[in-house]
Amino acid sequence: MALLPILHQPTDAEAVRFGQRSVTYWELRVVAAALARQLSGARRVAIWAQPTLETCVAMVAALAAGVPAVPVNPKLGTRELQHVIADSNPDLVLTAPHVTLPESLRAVPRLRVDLQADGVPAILAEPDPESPALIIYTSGTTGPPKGVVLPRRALAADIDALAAAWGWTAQDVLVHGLPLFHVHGLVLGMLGPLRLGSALHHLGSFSVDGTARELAGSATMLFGVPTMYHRLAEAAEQDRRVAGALGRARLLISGSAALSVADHRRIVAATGQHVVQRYGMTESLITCAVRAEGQRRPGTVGPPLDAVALRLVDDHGEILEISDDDTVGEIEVAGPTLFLGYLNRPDATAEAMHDGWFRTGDVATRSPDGYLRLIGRRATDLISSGGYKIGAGEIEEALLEHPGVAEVAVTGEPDPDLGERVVAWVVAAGDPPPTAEELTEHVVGLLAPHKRPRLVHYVPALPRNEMGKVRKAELR
Ligand code: MCA
Ligand code: AMP
Repeated sequence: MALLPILHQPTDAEAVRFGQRSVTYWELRVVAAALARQLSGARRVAIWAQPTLETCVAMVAALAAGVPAVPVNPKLGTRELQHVIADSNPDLVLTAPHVTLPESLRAVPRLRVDLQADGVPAILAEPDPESPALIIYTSGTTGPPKGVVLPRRALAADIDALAAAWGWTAQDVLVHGLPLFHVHGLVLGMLGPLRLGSALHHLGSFSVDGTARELAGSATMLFGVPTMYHRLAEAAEQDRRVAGALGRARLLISGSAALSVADHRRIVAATGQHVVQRYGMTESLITCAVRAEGQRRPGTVGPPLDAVALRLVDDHGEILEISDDDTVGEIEVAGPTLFLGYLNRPDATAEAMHDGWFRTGDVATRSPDGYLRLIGRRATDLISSGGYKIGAGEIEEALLEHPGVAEVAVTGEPDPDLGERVVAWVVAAGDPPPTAEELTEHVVGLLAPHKRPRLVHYVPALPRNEMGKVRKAELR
């Protein structure tokens, strides 16, 4: 079956809506097929992934052409953008018509996405399911982000498994305001509805009001990260219209980070709805989900999807057969939803994989009926903030480039809204020392706004062990 079967038999049903602009499946097919013809021969393309209709058309065109697409966060700072472009080396960058691109992209030929197309160009032959479809950049604890190469087969298998888990059909209307350069917003949130022939109403950017408006209208499902549900819980407690809209939804689905038991309960109390959680990673796509008919237990991400093989292993790599809701093991996954490898990084791919199993680095317990409860990550240097994963090392390197920073350690500290917030512990140099605002802007300039420290502590020295490694636990 084709990755997007509906392009071969389009209907007049609404496909996607961004604000006032929307396209039917027929219209999407016409513009995407025309654009796909212009991409033929390209080895790889970058897509300037603003939350707009043009991004959606560009993505569908690249998939139709069988050309791997690299969605780029338009808010990346210079350092990260240079890395993504140098590493992925795209032949073209696709943008909406009136975008001004930053310096690091000027050398890449640009193609403007045109929503007017004449004629009805044929859809190209379906590419090999094993061929790469997307390259999505994800942060590790150290070094620059790695490009995760995802084949068409993984996207199709994951969306189908989620559709089965949630009874997700062409009759559903999905609403969300997630960014379109990560798995959550792009693969689940955009390609999901398009593969299933259902509609997506994208909010442009997340807001409580927009979410409530859509759920009071035709939307049946909501996707969001826990920070969004935290804000919705607060609003629903104050405003009966928000509570009523959330209460009407067929499914409220949360992922990318742990939804706190407290926020889960607040939403139940205000709206009567139990949020459904699911768990996954860029490399494996979504691997566990609470089923639409299943018990929605706070703090759990449900059992593995039907397509996914999942096991827990102990510190020695021995498989844990036990399911007592107590014994902790690292999650390893295998099956058709897995990535092909990291772009240009066979070393990192080899480290992450063994015998066909992917080491997630996430640790969990398993209940007798197979529900997983995420306990934490092996790597404490991976900060989870607003559903984004942020490597502490990357921010430390950026801060050390500031002349006013002699030494620095970055940690993730608990935050009621973001889950964790980025905190920098700085030994300052220079007189006067740099202000917290200066350091924040410095990070935003090199990396992306969501990686900026939300708090800067000035300390006379950093606690270190005999090896000179910072003892981060002592900072807190
Ligand atoms: C703020 N902004 C700035 C600055 N400060 N811009 C320039 N310089 C600054 N100093 C901008 C931000 O870019 C943002 O714009 C706006 O101002 C508000 O910023 P911020 O405070 O950072 O936003 P927030 O309120 O903290 O955002 C919360 C959020 C966001 C909306 C929940 O964190 C978010 O969208 N999270 C989703 C992350 C996600 O999709 N993760 C999935 C990956 P603007 O609002 O326009 O951006 S994980 C995944 O895919 C796996 C597989 C999975 O399981 O799902
Ligand atoms: P990423 O590295 O951006 O692909 O994000 C994947 C990570 O997000 C996983 O390794 C988990 O640590 C985390 N994650 C995703 N979904 C959940 C969830 N429902 N609960 C807790 N953590 C989650």
